[in-house]
Amino acid sequence: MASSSSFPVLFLLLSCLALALLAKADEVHKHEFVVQETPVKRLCNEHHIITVNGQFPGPTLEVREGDTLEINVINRAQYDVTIHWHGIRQLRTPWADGPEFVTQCPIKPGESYKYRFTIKGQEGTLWWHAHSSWLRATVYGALIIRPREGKAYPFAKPSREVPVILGEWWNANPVDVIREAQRTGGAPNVSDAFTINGQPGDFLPCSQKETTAIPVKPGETALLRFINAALNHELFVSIAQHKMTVVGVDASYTKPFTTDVLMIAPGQTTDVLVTMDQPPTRYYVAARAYVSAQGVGFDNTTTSAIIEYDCGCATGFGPKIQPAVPALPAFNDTAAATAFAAGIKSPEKVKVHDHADEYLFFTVGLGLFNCEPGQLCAGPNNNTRFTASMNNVSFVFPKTDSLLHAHYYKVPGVFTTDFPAYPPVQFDYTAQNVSSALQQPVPATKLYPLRYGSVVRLVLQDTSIVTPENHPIHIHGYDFFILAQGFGNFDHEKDIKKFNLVDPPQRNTVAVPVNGWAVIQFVADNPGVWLMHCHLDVHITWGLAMAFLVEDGYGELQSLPPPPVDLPMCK
Ligand SMILES: [Cu+2]
Repeated sequence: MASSSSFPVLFLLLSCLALALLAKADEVHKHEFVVQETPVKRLCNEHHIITVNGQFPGPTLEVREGDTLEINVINRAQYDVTIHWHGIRQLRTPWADGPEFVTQCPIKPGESYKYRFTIKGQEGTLWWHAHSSWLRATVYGALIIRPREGKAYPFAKPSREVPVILGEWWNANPVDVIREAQRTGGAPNVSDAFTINGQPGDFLPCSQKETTAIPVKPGETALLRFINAALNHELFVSIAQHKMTVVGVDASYTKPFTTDVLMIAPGQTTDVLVTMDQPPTRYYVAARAYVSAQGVGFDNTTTSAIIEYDCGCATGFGPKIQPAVPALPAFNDTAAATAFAAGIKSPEKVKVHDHADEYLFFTVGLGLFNCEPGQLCAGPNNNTRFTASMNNVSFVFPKTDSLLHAHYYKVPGVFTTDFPAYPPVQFDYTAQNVSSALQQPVPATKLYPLRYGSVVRLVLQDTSIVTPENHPIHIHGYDFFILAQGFGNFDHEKDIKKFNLVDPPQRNTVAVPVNGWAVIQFVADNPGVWLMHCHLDVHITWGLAMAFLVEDGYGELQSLPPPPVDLPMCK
């Protein structure tokens, strides 16, 4: 009796078990990241840099969508450090995001912190980097997210996948460089070279032997995962005699489009397919700066790696063959940067709200503080100090607590929630000469509160104060759609007609056009405190940042979890 009625239940249970065994469970990847000083030789000299596990670039993390990462960061260096998992949505794991004094206090020398988070709904290339002072100059690595088991890429499976990380090399200690600039109020020095996977390449002294090689087979299609990890330069990238088909940016797929040149801003990633359809020899991948600011110093070097066809041919093949050199756009070729940005679209029609709950307008740009008695003032005219702001607020990071901790425990006096929704004074933002009265922002720690689930439409407007410049604006904890971009002052009446509500690209970092604007939109579905900032490190240091405070929704799944027990405190 009992057996006959329980049979269907038992059968169901067994089938569920079989299914569960067949579908491989989401994995938990455990890693140990030891932050430490490491000797390396670059540009003819030995240097002591800060690395993770002695590797430069640091370890590549490879996961599938749905997996969990558990990374124990142990600080054996002499500096405070935090690690940020750039582009990871961190849904309900805001304590693992990493920016110093925003979601945690720094990990002190000798201490450790375990970052634990799950990757949901994101596939492609992201990366991780230090989010403390200028340590990310050498503390960075790739974070590759493949589709879950049994799910394919939305393009033919490439026969080879190669992370190509663009960086900046400094002969000086980058932490000293920014400390000196903060002391004097002047602009920091620029890098001495760019790097590909940590190597400056053939065009720089004492670098030829170590130039990054990318071996390929004739006829195959490779997926190159470009990451711009440079501190302060946007970069053009080309490959000699090869077209690139862009298939993803910032771990969101794109409508494939073919191009000779990429423009990648710091914080951004670009996945491209390259078919090795040229005569089997050697070709340079090269990158150099896109510089939109006027009258500022920049690193004018070119970094290179070499794509080496394995032709199975031949004596004489190999290092003796001089690789073909690609044409790169001029340093100030804004048209090339604009054309590239215009090519990036979501693969299909996406769900974009045609109205928002919050209409925000933030100016982004530089500024100057007047010299106060007792200060060094190495800014323009030797009587100013450089600064930067959003909506005339120059962001000041707290020192005694992190913003998220202060929010969770309602600690008063750490921040205020009155970041302005609009510029306090409206003016001709992109005029040739903005009145000097408008150049001096107000230093403060202001957050903008967002109701859980609200649709946020945000205009980011560059200003010409000091100099107009393309600013790569990055939001933590969110991807957003870029509805439109343009030049001049954003005009609501006219420019709304340019909005793409069909297949706008989805990103975590938008390169706001020089003397122009970008309109982005996202749904505030992730409670926490989320930093938004310029990803040129010199600008975030000067205050080109703010943070959103996304309130809890209803119920446990829409609320902030308590902090992990090992969350570093400021003490
Ligand atoms: Cu900037």
